[in-house]
Order: sequence, then C-alpha cells, then structure tokens
Amino acid sequence: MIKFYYSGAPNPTKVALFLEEAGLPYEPIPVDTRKGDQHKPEYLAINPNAKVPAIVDGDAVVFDSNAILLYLAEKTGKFLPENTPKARGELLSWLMFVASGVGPYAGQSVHFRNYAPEKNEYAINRYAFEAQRHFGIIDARLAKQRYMLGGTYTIVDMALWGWARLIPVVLGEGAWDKFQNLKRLTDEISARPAAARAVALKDKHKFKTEMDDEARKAMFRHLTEKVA
Ligand SMILES: N[C@@H](CCC(=O)N[C@@H](CS)C(=O)NCC(=O)O)C(=O)O
Repeated sequence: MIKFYYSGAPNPTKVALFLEEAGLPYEPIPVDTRKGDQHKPEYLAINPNAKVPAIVDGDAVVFDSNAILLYLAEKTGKFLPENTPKARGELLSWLMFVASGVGPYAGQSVHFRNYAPEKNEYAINRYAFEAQRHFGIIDARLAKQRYMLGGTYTIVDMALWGWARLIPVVLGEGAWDKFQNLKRLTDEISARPAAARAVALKDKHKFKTEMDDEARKAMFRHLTEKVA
C-alpha cells in the first residue's frame, strides 16, 4: 500500500486529491511540520528536502507534489491527456508552470503577508504581484476552456486546485473578483466528493496549529542562521 506523508498544507492536499480521485489504497502518515517532524532522520531519508508531501510505493520513493502527481498518473493511466507529443508537451508545460510559478510565488506571498517578522512592503508587493500575474494567466486560459488542458480533468487541474482554493489567503479578501474563470474551476473541483475527503484528511490527526517559537524554529530556519 502507498505510504502518504502529509499535512493539511496545499502541496500535500493536491496529492490527497489524486489518491482519493483514483481510489488508490493508501496509508496516511502525518508529518507535523510545526513540531519539526520534517527534519527527523527517518523522514529526511524519504525526502531530503524536509518538506511534505512524499510517498513510498514499494521500492519507489517520490517527493515534490507535482512529481508525485505525474508519477501516480503515469502509474495508473488516470487523469492524463491523450498520449500524443502535442498533448504531453502541454501537460508538462502547465504542470511545471504550476510547480515553478504558482506554488512558490503563492507560498512566498503567504509568508511575507502573514509570517515575516517585519512588514516588508517590497517583498509583499513583489510576491503578490507575481502570484496575481500567474493566476491571471490561468484565468485567461480558463475563459476559453473548461479545464487547464481542454475538456478533460487532469493532474494539472489538481495541482492548481491545491493553491487556488487558498487565493484569499495568498492575495487577500476580495481577490476572487479578479479570477472568475479560475473560481468556476476551483469551486467545481472543491464540490467533488474526493476533494472533500482530501481536505478532511488533516482532521484524522491532531496537527499543531500554533505558529509559536517551536513552529518558527522548525519552519523558518533562516531566523536563526544568517547566510547573507
Ligand atoms: N516543491 C515542494 C514544496 C513542498 C512544500 O513547500 N511543502 C510545505 C507545505 S505546503 C512544507 O512542507 N513546509 C514545511 C517547511 O517548510 O518546513 C512540493 O511541491 O512538494
């Protein structure tokens, strides 16, 4: 059975969505990042990057949410576009766009808005601007088609949903007004029973919720180590 190392954060939740959509049997293993579980040697042996999610599937160890989505899609043959060079090129482009653009910039936007010890207007604006720009590109695409790759629900939509459902946290209340097409897709996916189960997975374990000194020490290690 697949071992799924997770928390309730956006990147694990998109993998939970796939596992639930595909009906794959899996064992959820909580990694409480606010308590520092991600730095334990046994977890670092699975994901040397000390982040969630990761999976262990027999002798295959896969980390990084979008790599896991691609691995599971290729393994099961599910939630992929047709197998042509054109469709595969589109799949890889948009999956990497979510992996290298949407996710990191949305994550940094949340960090500088909510967690940075000082209010740095430059950083807040830079990451919000880029996150908004990325979501705007996606919104324009979704004005012309139902899903990211056309008429079929794929792993690109799942990868996007992980972050899009948090748009008010990334860009502030009222931000949905700018992305009506993306909202339509996000709402459609959130209404799926598999999405409800993916979101509810975090309630199977009592994760730490306080962002206190212990949590900051585990998640923001740059606070105690100056490298620049
Ligand atoms: N590129 C990675 C990023 C993973 C990531 O940043 N995970 C966050 C949760 S969404 C995490 O583990 N944070 C804990 C930490 O930074 O210590 C992926 O897509 O899986």
